[in-house]
Amino acid sequence: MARCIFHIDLDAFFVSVEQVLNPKLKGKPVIVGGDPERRGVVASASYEARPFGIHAGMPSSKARRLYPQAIFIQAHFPLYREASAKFMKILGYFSPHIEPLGLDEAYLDVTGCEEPYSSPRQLALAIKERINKELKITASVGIATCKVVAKIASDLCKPDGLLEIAPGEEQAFLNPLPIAKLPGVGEKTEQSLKEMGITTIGELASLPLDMITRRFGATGAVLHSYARGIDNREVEAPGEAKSISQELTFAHDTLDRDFLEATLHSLCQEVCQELRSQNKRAKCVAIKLRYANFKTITRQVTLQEASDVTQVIFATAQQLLGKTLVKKEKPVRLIGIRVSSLVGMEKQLPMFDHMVAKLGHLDQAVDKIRKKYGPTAIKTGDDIFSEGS
Ligand code: TTP
Ligand code: MG
Repeated sequence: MARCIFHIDLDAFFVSVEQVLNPKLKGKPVIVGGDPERRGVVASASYEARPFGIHAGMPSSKARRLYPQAIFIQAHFPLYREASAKFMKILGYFSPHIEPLGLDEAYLDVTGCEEPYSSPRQLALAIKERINKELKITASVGIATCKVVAKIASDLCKPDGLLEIAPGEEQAFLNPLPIAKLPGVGEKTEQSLKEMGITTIGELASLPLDMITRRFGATGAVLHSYARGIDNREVEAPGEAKSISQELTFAHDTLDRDFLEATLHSLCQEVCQELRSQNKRAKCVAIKLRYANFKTITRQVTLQEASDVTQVIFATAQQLLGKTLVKKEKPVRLIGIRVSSLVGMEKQLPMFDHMVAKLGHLDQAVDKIRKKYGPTAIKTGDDIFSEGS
C-alpha cells in the first residue's frame, strides 16, 4: 500500500508569533532577526516583505536597504519554543507517527489514519484548521507518498496552502521544478549542476546515474533518487528510534565493488550523523543487499563496544559487504545499512582508544559544517576517491 506522508510547515513562523502578540503587525512587512546596525541577519520575513527580495539568512542591513519601511523586531526565542511545543502537540492528536524538524515543521505518517475524515485532504484541512484556531497561525501542508515530495509540495503552496501529489504523479510534478527546490541541493551543488546544463529536477532525473555519481559521489545517487520521486525514509520520532537505517535502490543493477562501497560509505555517514544528533550509539550493524532477482539478504554483526563513529560503523559494514560479495557474484539493485541495539550517551563506556576518540571529534566537526552548509559542503577522503574513480 502506498504511504501517505504529510509535511507541515508554519508560515513565516517567528513573524507569525510576533503578530499574534501584537495584532497591529498583521498584514505588514515585518522582519524578525538581528539588528541591522550590528551585522544581524534576517531569521523570518512576513510575506508582505518577500516581494522586495527579503529572505531568511540575508544581512538585516541589506533587508533595510531593500525596504526601509519594513518593521524590524528582535527575536524572542522562548515565545517561539512555546508555540512550537503547542504545534507539535496538536499534530500528536492526528497521528502518533510524527517527526519534528526544527521548531515549525514536521513530517506526519498518516497512512491509514484518515478516520473519521473522508480523505487525506480532509484530514489535512482539519489539521490546518486546528492549528489556526489554537495558535492563530497559518500552516502549509504537502501530501505525497514520500517525505521528499511532501516537503517540496508544502514549500510550493505557501502560505496557507495545501497541495496533494497523487500516487504515480510524483515525477510529473517534480519534472518542471528548478533544481534548487530539491532538498539537499545547496548553492554550490546548484551551480555545479547548472555547469552540467541541468536546471530542472526532471533533467537531473533523466540523467544517467553514473554521470551524477562521477561528479557528486554517493550523495549524487541520493539526489538522483529524490529527483525521481523515490525516498524510502521512514517518518521516525527522533527519541523513539530502535534502529536507524538508510538504503538506496540503483537505477541500474551493479557489480561494481568500488561503487557499492562508496554508496555504503555515504549511507553510513547519514546514519551516523543521525545517531549523533540523537545522542545515541549503536551496538549492532547490519547491511542489506537486494539482487537483480529481488532476493534480499541481510548480514549483521555485534560490535564489542557501541559506537557512533562513522569510520567504525563503515569499516564494519565494509567487512560485511566484502564477506557477502565473495560468495555471490550477482548484480545488486539495492544496498542498505541499519544500526540497532541503540544505547544513550549515559551508558557510554569511556573512550580508551585514542584513535577512535579522534575520529569522533572529526565526525562532530563534519556534522557542524554539514548542518550549516548542507550535505555536500564537506567531503571526506573516501567521498573524493569515489568521485574520482
Ligand atoms: P522556515 O520555516 O524556513 O521559515 P518561515 O517559517 O519564517 O517561513 P516559511 O513561510 O517560508 O516557512 O523557518 C522557521 C523559522 O526558523 C523561521 O521563522 C525563523 C527560523 N529561521 C532562522 O532563524 N534562520 C534561518 O535562516 C531560517 C531559514 C529560519
Ligand atoms: Mg516555516
